[in-house]
Amino acid sequence: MEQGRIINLCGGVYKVLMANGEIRSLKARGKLRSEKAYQVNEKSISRKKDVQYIKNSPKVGDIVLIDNDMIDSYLPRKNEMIRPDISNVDQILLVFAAKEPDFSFFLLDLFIVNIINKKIKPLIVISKIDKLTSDELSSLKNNMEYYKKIGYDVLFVNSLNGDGIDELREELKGKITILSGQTGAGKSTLINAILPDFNLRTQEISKSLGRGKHTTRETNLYMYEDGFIGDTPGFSKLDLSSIDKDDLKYLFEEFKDYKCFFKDCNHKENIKGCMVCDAAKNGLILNSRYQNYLKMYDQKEGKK
Ligand SMILES: Nc1nc2c(ncn2[C@@H]2O[C@H](COP(=O)(O)OP(=O)(O)OP(=O)(O)O)[C@@H](O)[C@H]2O)c(=O)[nH]1
Ligand SMILES: [Mg+2]
Ligand SMILES: [Zn+2]
Repeated sequence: MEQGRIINLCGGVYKVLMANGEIRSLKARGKLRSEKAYQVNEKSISRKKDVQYIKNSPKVGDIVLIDNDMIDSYLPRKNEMIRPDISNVDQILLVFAAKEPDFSFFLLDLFIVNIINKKIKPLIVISKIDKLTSDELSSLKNNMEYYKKIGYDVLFVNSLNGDGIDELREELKGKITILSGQTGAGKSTLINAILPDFNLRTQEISKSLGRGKHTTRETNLYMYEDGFIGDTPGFSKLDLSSIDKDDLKYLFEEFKDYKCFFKDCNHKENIKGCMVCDAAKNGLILNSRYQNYLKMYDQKEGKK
């Protein structure tokens, strides 16, 4: 059977990239659309009468086998996500605008926590640096040093004139990379800068409404060298719904550098012996990170 990679799904039709570069539009066999199941798992489940069906459809990112002009099956996935609906992702670029929308450390930490929770490491890209004065930019760069110190790569780009894009290109070779970040952060524009032959529709931020016009609505993978870049919707708004409050502390990865004396401590109370609280108090942990941790924890608690 022939093999290809799904790069787009729209209205039940898959676009599959073949080894020879050809792109074919194909449907999936019925057996792949729904499967009888009595077991509840993470996959999306729809109830039909009393039988539960697990949707077992191929998704963007899958390597599929093709038989008689139909997708017959997909190869085992390295990983998979539901929102956005994509598989086999190697890395996530976390795109944050330096301005418009305003830079928020809370949102940055919220996105990082969600990405770490998917067991993928984020690469932070700060876009629209041309919108800052040089003083504002150096202050932001200073603040981002902390994120570098705790192990995240941080790049600064201007997607309109190409500043910082070459450095970013190096990080994409041979991988499936998808972009995440608030709506209007500049994800589609960044892909256009990386792939100049492309012309993705990007949204014009209307200042009066603050609402976008051409928000990305489908997941697409674009070829880059021997890798892919994905523009996805549904990855611009994240919350804490998929995270357990007692797991939050593990998602702030630098906390583990400070050995807390208490078992099961959530490092919230400023008690003697909680070394994480101590580190926060002494400025070893960036104050905004610790405050954002507390805020997320409280938000989770408030929901219960
Ligand atoms: N000045 C400046 N403007 C930029 C830059 N990158 C993007 N923009 C502008 O920001 C606006 C939003 O960009 P998009 O690329 O559509 O944002 P997006 O992240 O794809 O948004 P969604 O698809 O809604 O998630 C557009 O008007 C872009 O022209 C940049 O580096 N500098
Ligand atoms: Mg977009
Ligand atoms: Zn503690």
